[in-house]
Amino acid sequence: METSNRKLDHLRITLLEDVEAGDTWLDFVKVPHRAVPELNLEEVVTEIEVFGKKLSAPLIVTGMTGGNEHAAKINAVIAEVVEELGLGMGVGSQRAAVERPELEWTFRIARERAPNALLIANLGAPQLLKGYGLEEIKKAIDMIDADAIAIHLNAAQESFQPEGDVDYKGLLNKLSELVDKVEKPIIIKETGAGLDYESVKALRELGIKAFDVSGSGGTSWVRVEMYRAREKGDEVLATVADWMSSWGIPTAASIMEARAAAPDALVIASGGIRDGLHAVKSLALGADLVGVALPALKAAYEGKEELKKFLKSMMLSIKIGLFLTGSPAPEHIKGKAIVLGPLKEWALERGIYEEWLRAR
Ligand code: FMN
Repeated sequence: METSNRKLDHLRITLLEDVEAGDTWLDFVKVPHRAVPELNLEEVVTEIEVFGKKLSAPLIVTGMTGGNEHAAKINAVIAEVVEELGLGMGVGSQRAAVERPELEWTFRIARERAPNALLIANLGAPQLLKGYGLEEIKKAIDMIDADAIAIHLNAAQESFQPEGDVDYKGLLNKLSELVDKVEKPIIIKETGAGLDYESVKALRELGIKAFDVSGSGGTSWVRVEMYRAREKGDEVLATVADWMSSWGIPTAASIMEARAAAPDALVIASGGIRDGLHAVKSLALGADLVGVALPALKAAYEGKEELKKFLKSMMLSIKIGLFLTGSPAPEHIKGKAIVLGPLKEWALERGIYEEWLRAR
């Protein structure tokens, strides 16, 4: 019961309050215009293949919800739209339904409405640390006939929940036991605080081959928990969460960190991706695809047409961005010259610049 109530709180707060904080640093990135692209825009290809599924553009809606009736409606809208547009989506943490089978339908509805689309299952690292294993992972995958499973990391969020799971010790060991046994690819996914080079490197060495950076600059779970703490009258926690709302690695920096640490992995850029230019810059920084959450939630809440308009605009921006950089397909924009501004300073100080240059 507690998990699904919390999920309702999260939906209400993210829809009604200002939950964005930090800065993606994507504004620092400039992608030089190619005045002579030597391409026909009509012939630019945006399709990519991910986990055996064809996507019509390198774009997904990342996992958000499930576990209650409102969430099921949102999952249904997102699923219908991604099916129609040839994109992919994740569902939110399936913990509630793993523990209460009567909630499974709120997730399964995604597969019912999107029989062909790329679907990503979702469970949290804290659950793995508290005893979840192959059985629960299989349950989550089978529930939606998923093409992959995202294991989300949310140490920042848990730190600001009075009931938070703050023991993150032993995760690498746990993942190393599981990685070869899970039947579908595992994506390690942050939830708004960004993946760092060191973590990605360690996870890649374990055999993880896909990462969703979910960097800072978009939805801040610290900020969401600030609102919950305020509502509950926990003034100390609310104050600390307010102070630390912008915690995290800016999305642009996190893309570079992940790409440098795992040159051969699939890297999903997310966290504060709000428009098509953000998407183009993320691909130029070395991401393979782009993920959006909050703007898709808000649009889905308005209805199918609103979400379709948003995602179609993102898709067209990506196509035009490829054209205007002389890139016939998404993989070509990675090698194009870009100007990093202060982001280069970040990469140099972190000692990842050369590795990133080689990897992208
Ligand atoms: N990420 C997860 O991995 N599992 C979740 O259950 C989950 N729930 C979310 C619920 C809501 C309402 C929102 C807005 C996001 C949620 N996320 C979850 C995080 C998103 O997938 C994404 O990583 C993060 O919001 C940053 O992207 P954004 O700035 O585009 O929102």
